Amino acid sequence: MGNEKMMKEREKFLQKAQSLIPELLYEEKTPRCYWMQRGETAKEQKLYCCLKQEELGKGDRILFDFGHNCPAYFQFGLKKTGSPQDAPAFLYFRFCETEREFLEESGEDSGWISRGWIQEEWLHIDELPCTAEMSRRYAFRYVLITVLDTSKKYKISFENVLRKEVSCVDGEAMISALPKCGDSMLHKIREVSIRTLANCMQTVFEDGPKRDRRLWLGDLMLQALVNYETFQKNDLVKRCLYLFAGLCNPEDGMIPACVFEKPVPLMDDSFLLDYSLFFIPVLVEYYRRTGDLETVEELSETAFRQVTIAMKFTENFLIREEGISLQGEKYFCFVDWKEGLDKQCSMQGILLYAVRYGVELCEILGQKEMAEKYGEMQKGLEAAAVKTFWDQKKKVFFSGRQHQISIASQVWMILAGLVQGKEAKELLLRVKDCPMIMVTPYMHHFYVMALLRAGEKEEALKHVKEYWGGMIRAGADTFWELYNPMNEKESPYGSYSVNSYCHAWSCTPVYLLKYLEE
Ligand code: RAM
Repeated sequence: MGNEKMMKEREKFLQKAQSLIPELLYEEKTPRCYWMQRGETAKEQKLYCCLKQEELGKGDRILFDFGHNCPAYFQFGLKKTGSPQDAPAFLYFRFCETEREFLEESGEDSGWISRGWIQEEWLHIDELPCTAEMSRRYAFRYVLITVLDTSKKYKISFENVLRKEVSCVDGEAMISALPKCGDSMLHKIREVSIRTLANCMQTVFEDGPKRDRRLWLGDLMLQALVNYETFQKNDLVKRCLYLFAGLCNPEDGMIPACVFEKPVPLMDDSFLLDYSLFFIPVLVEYYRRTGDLETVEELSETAFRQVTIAMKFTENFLIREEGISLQGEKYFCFVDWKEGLDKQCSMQGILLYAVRYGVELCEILGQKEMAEKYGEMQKGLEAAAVKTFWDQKKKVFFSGRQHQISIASQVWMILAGLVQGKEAKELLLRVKDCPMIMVTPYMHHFYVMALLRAGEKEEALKHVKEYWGGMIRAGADTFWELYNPMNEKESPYGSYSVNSYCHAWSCTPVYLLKYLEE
């Protein structure tokens, strides 16, 4: 497609996306309770819960607990007691999604990603009494405030503390309307799934309201599925589809892994091969739920282009016998945050998965010839997958030059339709204790889907209860970006205080349970 034509089309798609910005709903909530710590030695003391707020002076700390994690704006009133205010009140605020962020971490360590993600503020207040609203939106359950100083002559106390919760849907109303379920853990899992998604539904489907607060295509794929089973805010899916299409790379039309909304819609310069291909399943699933043919027709060329790009890039290595690693190539792929995971085999599976959806897309559009072409492509990729990645002796798929065996590789080959039923069941059993595990709820979602394809409903249900239930047992009121039950401090960023503790890709149990409980 000529560059000029693509630029015009981008413009048109972006306009459509911007016409679909949803209205945000705000709700004011007061804290459930608060805790205090006294004096300069506060760090060595435990916070204690109090019914009546005491006056606060230098070194004192107060913690407000709002009951659950939520994106919100924080407001408070502050008054003074004692002599006239002879110096500014100087306060330090930390907004935390979980207890671990203030109990165990100093707040200074953000690993290799920006410290800007740590939700903290220093505030000088010149005039008391006052009311204030913090200008940033935070994601938090707890607000921990340290009084850095008042003066020897006056003290302060808080009043009218509240948070203005924000989302484009009412998650708490949906949670309270949930029918009671005999299994209390399953009930809780549903509740937490819904809250996790609702918190991430803003003017786009965000990945996490604390971090990265933006639209990622892999995350969107799962969020959209859960949305159809819950809020059915299908125009938000449509907006996100148009945003991605309108922000494709003008050089070659590839869809970026994520996009920014502000100050104006912008594409990011990171590209992930798996994510760009997921545009096709998102579009097809959107059509399955809405029947909106007009959107599918408008966006199909963008969708097919992702396969063309991937095929060009991959023909060098996927069809060849010896594999090459995807790392260091122009495009990375994601798959999971597990360190050391070789992604080549999973990528082959994902390409096949997308091509299968491509066949369905052709059928929706009534494009017979194209459907045949995609059918052929599918067969070729299937044959190459078996030839390149199947270990006849061990009866598992391996990945990369080191012939690495991982759960992810088997999962993606099953989801690509290469192995089915009993064979799939045996394949998953063979790698059950494989050390190349999965660490994100995102990859665990695909594992459950693979178990379902293998007819292993009971095992799938057990896994949901164990894995997502494990987060709940560890105190989660929203599900996390990453959870490794064997290493609770695991972080892809080198510090778990910057992990996101409300991450949309972990909200899928409420969708999965629909199939698991049938
Ligand atoms: C992180 C985000 C996001 C994910 C990407 C690959 O930055 O957590 O959710 O899609 O990585």
